[in-house]
Amino acid sequence: MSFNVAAVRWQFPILSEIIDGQPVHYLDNGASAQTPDVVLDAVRAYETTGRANVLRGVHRLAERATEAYENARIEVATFLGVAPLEVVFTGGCTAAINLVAYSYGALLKPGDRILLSELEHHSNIVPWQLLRSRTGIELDMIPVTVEGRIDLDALPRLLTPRTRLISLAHVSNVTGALLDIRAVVALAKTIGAKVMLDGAQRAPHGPLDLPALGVDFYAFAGHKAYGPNGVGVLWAKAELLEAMPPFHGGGSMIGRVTFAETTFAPPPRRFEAGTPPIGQAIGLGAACKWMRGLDWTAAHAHEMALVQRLMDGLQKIDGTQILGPASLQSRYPVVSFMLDGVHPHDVAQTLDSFGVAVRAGHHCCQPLMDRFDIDGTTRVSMAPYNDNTDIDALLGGVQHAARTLR
Ligand code: ALA
Repeated sequence: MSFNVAAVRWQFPILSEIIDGQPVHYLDNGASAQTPDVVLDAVRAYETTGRANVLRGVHRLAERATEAYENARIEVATFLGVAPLEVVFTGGCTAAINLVAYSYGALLKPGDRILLSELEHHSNIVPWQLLRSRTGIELDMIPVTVEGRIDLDALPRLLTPRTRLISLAHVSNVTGALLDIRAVVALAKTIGAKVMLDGAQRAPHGPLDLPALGVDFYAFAGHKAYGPNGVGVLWAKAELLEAMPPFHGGGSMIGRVTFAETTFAPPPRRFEAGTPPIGQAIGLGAACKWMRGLDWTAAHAHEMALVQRLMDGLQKIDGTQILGPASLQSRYPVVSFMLDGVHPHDVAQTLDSFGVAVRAGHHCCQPLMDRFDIDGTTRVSMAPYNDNTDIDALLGGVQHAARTLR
């Protein structure tokens, strides 16, 4: 199966730049991916030929802006395999999870339980802790296996008749492990619990069919999925959005306002108070369309070949240890590793001197670092535009760090 990585790379202007005299080996896609020309063009078209507010004006620019914004919603919905009216634009993935924690959380009662896992990003822990302080719900936590997967064998004993929601990372931003959603959904159904996925690290790797997965809520970020910053998506089943009270109040989300009482607009507008991130949403729509145009069978095979090359190379460097599944099965192209005796920040700084961008530290997953009793890892997170030269530059940098920093 062949994948024309050069044809993908040339669509991303930053990848042909020389920055401070070095080529760009961008392997920090888990924190923020790069943006292709089609996304930049869509944002520029909005800014230069249709910039106005949405859902308010009657002039032609307002109508253009509204049409482009609603078309972006359709693009996102098509990418997720869902209905456009179930797609809410938010400020990011974190904002989407906070929306659910606040709004769906308002429907919960003291003593109701929410089940998370030990590998969750702080954005899928802290909003629930805030909800716990407000309402008296309880939190439970699924442990993580030695290879960095959510331990689904532990799930049955953690489910209780009061478990209302299970909220988990679709793909871990540290270990790259892919969740077995069907197993989670099947168990959740036995007690009538809802399932929410934090899709931040999965959405950038191709279209989804959320109804087939059987989940109830899905969140992801625009900037990790080749779109602009400052936009994200919450998808939820229509009947859930319908039942949920507003999160933020303001313009656009109302039916009728008087000082005595306000009625609210139906979803998704009920959850999009104020002026939304219009250009960003339009860019994200273009990014979703761009992703749908890619052959993901080939792209995923390409990404996983990079993972194999990376893992093989790391294993040849004395004192490296990978945190995450050793096989390519049920994993995505995020690889964390430790280099004995060298702090991950020092590894990352050495790599930067080789023109290689990675993230190092706790990756906003301190409970997972506690689980493995480590301060942090160096994390390599890949996208379809990465190639062997990126991996080889990284391996050269790690070898250098191993030689010079110990
Ligand atoms: N959540 C992003 C990451 O894992 C920022 O790097």
